[in-house]
Amino acid sequence: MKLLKILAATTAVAVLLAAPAYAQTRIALVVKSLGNGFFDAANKGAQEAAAELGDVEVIYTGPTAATAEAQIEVVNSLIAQQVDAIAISANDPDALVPVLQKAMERGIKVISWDSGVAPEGRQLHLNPSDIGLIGETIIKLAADYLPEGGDVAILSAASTATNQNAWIEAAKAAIPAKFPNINLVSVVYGDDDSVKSTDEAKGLIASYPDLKAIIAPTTVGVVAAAQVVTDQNLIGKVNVTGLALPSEFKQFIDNGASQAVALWNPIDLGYSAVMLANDLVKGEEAKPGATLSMGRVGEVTLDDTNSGAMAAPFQFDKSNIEEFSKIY
Ligand code: RAM
Repeated sequence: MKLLKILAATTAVAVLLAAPAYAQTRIALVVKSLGNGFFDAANKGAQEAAAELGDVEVIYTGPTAATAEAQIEVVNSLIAQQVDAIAISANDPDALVPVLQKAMERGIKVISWDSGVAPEGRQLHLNPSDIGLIGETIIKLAADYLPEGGDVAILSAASTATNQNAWIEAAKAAIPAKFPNINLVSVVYGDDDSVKSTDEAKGLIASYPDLKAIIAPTTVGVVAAAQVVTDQNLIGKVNVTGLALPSEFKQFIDNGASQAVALWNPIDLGYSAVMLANDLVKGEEAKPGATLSMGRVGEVTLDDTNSGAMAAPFQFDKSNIEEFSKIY
């Protein structure tokens, strides 16, 4: 009898101890493509959030090429795995809507972060920073080093990327009033692929002999453009700027291919995305005006499209890139 009681008590304790493993929430962090240092940094923050929450597992996944078709396959497999939430940085605002709706119909919480999907395909969207502010920042980064003005071109990511397209629209809108002597001659797309971005940067340089700056609002494109400028001995003639990960870009501030770039904290962005997805799993409702917690990063209040922004972008130049390159 005694032995049975002891056994029963031990089993109960064992079940209690094992409970968190069964109760684990699985949140998929779906990125535009794998092998991108920006998303690897976001994953670092996502894993930090999981460790802090204790009962959460983060599945870091995405396709090899930054296309919506490949992301649809990834999402379908996550639906089959019955994850609890999907947090996606999307390669297209519309193409992913049906598959994400299917996920939501199955009870999976869906948010977008970094690069959004249309409101009908997700419950909320987390922008890294205010869209208008990013658009203005990327032009200002070029204009600050062009007192006389001149020709600039944009080297973007995928032509369907929601985030880059929104920033480019905001940049175009800021030019006439705030940067009248900046002449945007072209926008090209490198698909967040190093080889294609390199070819597109070379094409810009060949097509526009008076080009004074290449603005790449993508961490992949900006490295490719700065490498082309370096290789073609154009340092001092063509300034490369945009959004860059300090750890990947420091060498181009050091060699003068770039004067300055900007970015928000990608670790905090991945962390915040997981915190928000977890909020929804735990029963919080995403609706206009709702204030949700992003853990140590703070709170976000959703606007009428259920979108919110994390923080302002930060500028990196010779004075501080060394310090930040050690973090992300
Ligand atoms: C690339 C991706 C990402 C974007 C950054 C700035 O890594 O396109 O979506 O936010 O650049």
